[in-house]
Amino acid sequence: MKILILGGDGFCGWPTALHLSGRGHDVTIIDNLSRRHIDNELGVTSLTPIAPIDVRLDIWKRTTGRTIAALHMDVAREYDRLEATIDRLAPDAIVHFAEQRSAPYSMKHARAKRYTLENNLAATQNVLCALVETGVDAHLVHLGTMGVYGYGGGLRIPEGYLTVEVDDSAGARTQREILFPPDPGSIYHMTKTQDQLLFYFYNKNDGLRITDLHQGVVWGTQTRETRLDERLINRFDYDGDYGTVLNRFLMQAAVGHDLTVHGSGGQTRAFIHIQDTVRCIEMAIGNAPNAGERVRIYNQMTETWRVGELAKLVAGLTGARIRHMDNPRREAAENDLCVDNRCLLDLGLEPTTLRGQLLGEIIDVAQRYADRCDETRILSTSQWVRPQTPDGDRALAV
Ligand code: NAD
Ligand code: USQ
Repeated sequence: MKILILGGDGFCGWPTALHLSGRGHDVTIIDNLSRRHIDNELGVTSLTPIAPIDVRLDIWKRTTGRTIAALHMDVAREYDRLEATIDRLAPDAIVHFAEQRSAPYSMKHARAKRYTLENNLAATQNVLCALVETGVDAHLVHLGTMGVYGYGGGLRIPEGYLTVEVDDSAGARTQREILFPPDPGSIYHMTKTQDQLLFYFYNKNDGLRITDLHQGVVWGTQTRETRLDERLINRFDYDGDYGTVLNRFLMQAAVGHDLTVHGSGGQTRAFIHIQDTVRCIEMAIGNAPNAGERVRIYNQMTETWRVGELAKLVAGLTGARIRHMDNPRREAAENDLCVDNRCLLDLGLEPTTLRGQLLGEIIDVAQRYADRCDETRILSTSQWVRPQTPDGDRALAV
């Protein structure tokens, strides 16, 4: 298949590009390298030394003999180029990762809030609009988030749709399937709830074939293909804005830092290993919706964990100490989370679990690059609610 990967230089996009190319697909990456620029803006780097994109692609070709093409393009701001590229390549599938994905960054200050919303919604709208204008019948596979549902509220979370019973115009009870009511917890998560509505509309109005993968927190760093050469290594975010919880705990243990549990640690979240991410995307591509079918939504996660239990697991493996911090986020102090993930299991997903040897591999990677860690950047400083100054004004965000 001819596959276009938007955001193919990122944490999920890069290993996905390699995996699909390794499987014989004809892969083209589009990325504006904004994620690397945000690292520069924040003054942090990936714990692992990620090679420039042209080096990455050259090493992949030398290692496997396979070519991945890459275009530097801003999907949110270069609509005409995007439309022309989709028209020229006529891909069978487009995988859309090209969004600002950090919740803490999206809550950092007004500029980051506005950037996240404008970037993410414009990127999604541009891809959809370009598909309609070119008439290219590509299957769009989008990376959404479990966070669109709001983590539970005691319900079993279905795969995207909820059956509700309402009165019809004649007063009789009738059933309808609606998108699960969105309940975002950050500006970033809100953009994903709005993406869903764009998909709903373009599917209904233009018949676009779309799969939205509501993914949990991704952990791990390496996949089969990124292990082939050190210069293919995937990024490993550890800083307080982009590092996600389990990878942070593993890295913190590796460098001798206390494990930073926000609040009581009673928050339950869904998780998936990066190797399963790339497999799920391959499965979604191989099972495209038929013409006229509504948007498919899969919950792309394999297990749920309380943050505090994760910290105990890592502490038990490594001897690290656990530190409960004031929670910088506005989120439920604790929640139960029960998620239906039957669709991907039925397609053949065999979950990688946290109990495997992979936790040790991640600690090894973190130890190998521990000298690249700037410990002053570990704590999360992005506040969901601006602190008040003594005279009642909102403090200025920096
Ligand atoms: P990432 O930031 O590492 O990768 C995103 C890539 O998209 C980056 O390379 C960035 O430069 C690029 N990009 C952003 N805006 C762009 C634009 N306007 N034009 C072109 N390129 C652009 O993030 P990731 O962790 O790989 O996440 C990928 C997708 O998966 C995101 O949409 C995210 O919401 C979703 N997701 C990630 C996780 C996770 O734990 N990492 C979990 C659930 C869902
Ligand atoms: N947390 C800690 N300590 C830390 C870091 C985080 O206790 O050092 C807590 C947070 O307060 C939160 C939970 O861990 O309760 C998860 O935080 P996270 O940073 O690992 O994940 P999150 O902000 O939710 O975002 C990540 C990705 C995002 C994706 C989302 C999937 O960055 O792109 O959409 O996971 S989900 O969480 O299922 O919505």
